[in-house]
Amino acid sequence: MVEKDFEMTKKLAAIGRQFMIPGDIYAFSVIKRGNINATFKVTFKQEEETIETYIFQRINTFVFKSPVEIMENIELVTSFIEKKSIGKPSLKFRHTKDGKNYCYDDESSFWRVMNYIDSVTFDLSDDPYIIASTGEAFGQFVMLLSELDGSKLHETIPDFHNTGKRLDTLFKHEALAPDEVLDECRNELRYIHDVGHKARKLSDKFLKGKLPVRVTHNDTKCNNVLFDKDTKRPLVVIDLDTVMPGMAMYDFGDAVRFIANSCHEDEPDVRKVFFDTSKFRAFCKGYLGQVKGILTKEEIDSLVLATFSITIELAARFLDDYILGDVYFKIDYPGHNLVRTRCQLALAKDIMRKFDELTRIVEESVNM
Ligand code: GN1
Ligand code: MG
Repeated sequence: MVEKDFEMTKKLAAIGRQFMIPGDIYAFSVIKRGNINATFKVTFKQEEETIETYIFQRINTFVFKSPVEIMENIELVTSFIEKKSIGKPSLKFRHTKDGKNYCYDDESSFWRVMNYIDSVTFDLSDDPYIIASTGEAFGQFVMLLSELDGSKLHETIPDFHNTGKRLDTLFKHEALAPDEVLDECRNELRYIHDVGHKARKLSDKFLKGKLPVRVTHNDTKCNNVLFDKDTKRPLVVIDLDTVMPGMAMYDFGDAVRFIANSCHEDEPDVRKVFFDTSKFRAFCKGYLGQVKGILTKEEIDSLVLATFSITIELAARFLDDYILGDVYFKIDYPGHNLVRTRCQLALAKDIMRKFDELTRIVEESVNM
């Protein structure tokens, strides 16, 4: 065992003790998912040789400034879902001796532990069945939580999907950035300026109280749905860190931004990037089948605009981070955030080109 693994095992064992996990730590592996937190699959062996597996997560408290509030939101949402979906696997967070669903380690890092659900995830899929099932899972999330009062949740990242504010922040940093940085991204900035008015429309309206406040997930990437290994049915929606009051349409938009992209969200060759209408159709079928009785007509009519808006919003966030020197999103190489920006903008342009066709697909899916 290398030194680093030894230290990590000791740390995970100490956290396991805080959560009163029976037995001794047996093995662990790192789960590489997401741009923010650190996730570990940890197994414990008990005296009678039984092995139990758990998920340990260290929360990035630079991004998540109020982790206790996050855990309060998660408790509310998981208990609500569990009551409504009897017989299905659900996320269960372990509690410490004093009844908390989190703990701190000796370096003041924030940890939580949940049950491990044996499953598969898909980073991207070409299979219409998997795409429709992903839509179904996120639609069901809206449906199951439609009776939970969104205002009971903490807004753990204020203005998370306030597109207008995200753009203003980018433009503020643009004004302060040195020329050599700006030279790299003038075209990208120009496009974001040009479409800013359209991209901010929905979130401005939401802020004025003119659109319904829903319980939203805010990170509806397809790899946040766990699927049964054999049947490939969706089991449960995970990664509830950003559950907050918000717009249902943005959750939809974020999901299709990711799943209907012909490429990964950081494809460097933008000529390969397009918005795949058949993937969009498959997602709509699964999603709208669940939510058409719940969302208002205005919400349904805004789904395509929301898709465009959140894609621009994310491009603006990536670009802002690039300008600031990569302080927020984990990067794999210098310029990664600029590559991500360009990919999102190529996608947004294609969404704009296909706007009418996408609107028709939504209408057809509602009437199915
Ligand atoms: C971040 O870490 P991950 O992949 O769950 C980000 C999302 C972005 C996403 C883009 C709290 O999510 O908003 O859409 O990266 N989460 C946060 O890959 O900022
Ligand atoms: Mg996430």
